[in-house]
Amino acid sequence: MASTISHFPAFYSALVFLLLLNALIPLDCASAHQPSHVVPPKPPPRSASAPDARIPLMGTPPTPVLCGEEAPIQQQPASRKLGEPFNAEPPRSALASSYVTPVDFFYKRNHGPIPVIDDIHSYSVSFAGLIENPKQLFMKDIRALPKYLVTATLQCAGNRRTAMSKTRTVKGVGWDVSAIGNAVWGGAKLADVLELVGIPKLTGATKSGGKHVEFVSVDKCKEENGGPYKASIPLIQATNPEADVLLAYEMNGETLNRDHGYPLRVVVPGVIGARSVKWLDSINVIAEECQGFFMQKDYKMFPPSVNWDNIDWSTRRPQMDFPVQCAICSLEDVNAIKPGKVKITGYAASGGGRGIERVDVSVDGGKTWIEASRYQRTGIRYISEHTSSDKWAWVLFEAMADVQQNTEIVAKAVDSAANVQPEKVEDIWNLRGILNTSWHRVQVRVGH
Ligand code: MTE
Ligand code: MO
Repeated sequence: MASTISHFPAFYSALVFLLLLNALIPLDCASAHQPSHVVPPKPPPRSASAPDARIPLMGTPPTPVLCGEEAPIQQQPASRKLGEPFNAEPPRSALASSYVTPVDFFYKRNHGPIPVIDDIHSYSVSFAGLIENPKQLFMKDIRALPKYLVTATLQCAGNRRTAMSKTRTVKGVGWDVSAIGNAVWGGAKLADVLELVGIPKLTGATKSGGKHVEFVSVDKCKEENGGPYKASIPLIQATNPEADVLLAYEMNGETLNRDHGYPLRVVVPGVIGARSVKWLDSINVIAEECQGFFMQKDYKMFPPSVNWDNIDWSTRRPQMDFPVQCAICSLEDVNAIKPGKVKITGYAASGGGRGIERVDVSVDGGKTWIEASRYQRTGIRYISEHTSSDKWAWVLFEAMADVQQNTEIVAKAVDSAANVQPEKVEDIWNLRGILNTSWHRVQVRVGH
């Protein structure tokens, strides 16, 4: 037996890796089996009116090639499936090849089976809680409001978790660097919807003491004892039109699909994905933040000293904004490359509407740095919708560097508040493996 194993080291380590992946997901719902949603890759729908010009950002150093040439997506391998319930992320190379992430390549994160809502005429969202007049809105009411397009990056708090698990094991889905995507979300602004149910813009508290807005889904999660997924945001954010919180029914100019929340989902730009509730069922105005599992017993950031024996969930606040993040997408660990010029591309994003000020790249493990060029594609519209700024959207970056020997290639981003990514993953290790925003490192082998 031992000799058989030694003959198949690659096969064996792959098996161990898969077993580890499974062991890493005890906090996820063991749901009814879902049919595979990993559809064969197809080219994304392209909008006739979407401008394709690359807009270089300020401070961009002159580099001969701009990044993000939209590679032929159909040549990319399909999204990797990460177990049940249905979770998937695209290969990193596919991710950074397109400024707007095609729906098929947008990561999918579900805590229960994906619900089917097919009677769109009877589908409604109820508004209740600490408001004067509880109300029910149908899709036609929501579609009658001004439609906005918001280009926003959604990122799972668990993005890059696998790399954190190398320090010490953490619990959660074993994501690589692709539990993130940048989409053009279309829908009504939550601030307009709330005004329609009687809550004026920029309201901090209702007369009856409501200070938070809770989103309740129709799905069923083990962590909620079979109840729905839910989350909340402060009322002041929900009623602020500038916060661009959407009730979205479109993604990249097409009707939202089931995986991403059909018929209606919340999109909270700049905030970890967990607050963007899919398959919306009701919205409650409440006095305290939502007491659901995913607000109170998950998605909180703990220091490295906290373990499963001494954890006190009440000592931390639910994570909202995500911190500054970046990842190299053009290279995988131990990629063998030829000596000479190497192109390093990837994404960078920050939460809370903070833009990316700079991306630094190193080809000597972090001793010396060069600045990468960055771009965004601004003002995307499909027909005649209202568009907003790209402050919620990622930037793609690119740097060219000379690499002559085996080395570690590193990237780190700086956001508009001058926040920098932490150098070492060890310093931000936490038992749930969230917010791994440490410098992104890729080991490359150089051969002739
Ligand atoms: N909404 C519901 N109803 N159920 C869920 O399991 N997962 C959340 C959020 N909204 C979830 C949900 C998490 S953790 C993330 S990261 C995002 O949805 C993922 O959205 P996506 O699958 O559209 O990428
Ligand atoms: Mo997530």
